[in-house]
Amino acid sequence: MKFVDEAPIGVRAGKGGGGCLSFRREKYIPRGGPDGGDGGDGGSVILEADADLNTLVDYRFQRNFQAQNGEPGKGRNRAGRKGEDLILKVPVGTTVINADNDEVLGDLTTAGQQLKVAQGGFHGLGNTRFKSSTNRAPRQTSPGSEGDVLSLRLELKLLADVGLLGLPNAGKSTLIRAVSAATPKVADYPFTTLVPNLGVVQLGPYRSFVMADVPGLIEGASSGAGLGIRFLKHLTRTRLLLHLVDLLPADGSDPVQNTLSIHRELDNFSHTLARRDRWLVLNKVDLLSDQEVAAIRQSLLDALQWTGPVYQISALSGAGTNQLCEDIHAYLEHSKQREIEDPELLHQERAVQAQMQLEARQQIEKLRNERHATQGIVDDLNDDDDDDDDDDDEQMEVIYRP
Ligand SMILES: Nc1nc2c(ncn2[C@@H]2O[C@H](COP(=O)(O)OP(=O)(O)OP(=O)(O)O)[C@@H](O)[C@H]2O)c(=O)[nH]1
Ligand SMILES: [Mg+2]
Repeated sequence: MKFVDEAPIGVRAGKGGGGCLSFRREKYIPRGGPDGGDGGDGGSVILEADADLNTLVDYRFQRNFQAQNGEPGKGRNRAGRKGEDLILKVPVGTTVINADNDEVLGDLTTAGQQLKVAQGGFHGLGNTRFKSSTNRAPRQTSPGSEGDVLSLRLELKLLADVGLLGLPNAGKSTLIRAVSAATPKVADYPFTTLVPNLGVVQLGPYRSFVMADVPGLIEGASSGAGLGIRFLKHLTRTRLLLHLVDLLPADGSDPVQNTLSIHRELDNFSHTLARRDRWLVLNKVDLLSDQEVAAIRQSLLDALQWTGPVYQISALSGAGTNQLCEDIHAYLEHSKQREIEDPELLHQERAVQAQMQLEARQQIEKLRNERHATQGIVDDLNDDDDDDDDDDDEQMEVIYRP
């Protein structure tokens, strides 16, 4: 299954059926009067969030959708049949945007949630409706109105509580393998992960959260380098970011400079996202002595003027990962609890998420326009060929541990 997180589609609601012009014609009943029935309403187009879907891949093949037209009215005062609504299933986490004016029409965040995107046309009236004391044989009817026609952009953002951020090879996939049942590929070359992966971290009964592994960011990503920033938007729904720092990069680069460059890329992408709660997670401690780890840690904290939480782990051996996951869970519970107690916080959170998504869209749009500098991301965004469907790397996994 290919991971597709953007899809442009066109929708057209059904036209209302026209009213009927007809007169009652029966033996022995002269001038039977008007009996033209009304048409039926056109069907609407409705999007529905479906928990069983996790990509927008279906919308790559068929892009235009039309709901049924209403049937015209008939004689003997029979109304036309209403057009069926067209229900399009999309994954939970899909944002629906009007492509013509960039207006966000809605966000489908819970399974079963529906959003009517195109209203069906209203039915036309049959000539019976125009009967009056002065006009007993009206020849007037009205046509049905047209249904709404819209160009939409569907955008899927994974629903995860925590997002992993870091350079390629930092060990993001290794960490998600260590703490969840997800099994993304791990290898000692950059860009092993090409699409986001989700893992459910289960700490005990009813104690779990979802972690998203987002493909590696590199210096210049916000101007299109590497995989660019196209996957960063998936972090806009997470509550907490974990910035994974490779303490001993295989290419000999400096962990401090690497960390600073990720900060810059994130900030270029979205100021608001860059100001979200973020924890530093120093990975691969198994490769260094305690003193070496302490030295790098200190220079990192100085360079970043970091005052937030810092963890030291080995994703490979699992050392430190339990404590990290327990703390993440406590953090998430705490923020949920506060929002329950003070609904104003929940509103603020929604506003911040909307702001991040807006900034993300603007940044991606900006890159689209600066084509010359961003061939990579433009290709990515317009990538329509489907030649790598069987590739393991393209799989998205959502695995729940029993
Ligand atoms: N020694 C050691 N090696 C690690 C640790 N974590 C990850 N690695 C190794 O680092 C390499 C990269 O790990 P990945 O998990 O694929 O890194 P990633 O961040 O997902 O990389 P991309 O998918 O390319 O963005 C692999 O060879 C891992 O075995 C660790 O804690 N200790
Ligand atoms: Mg990876």
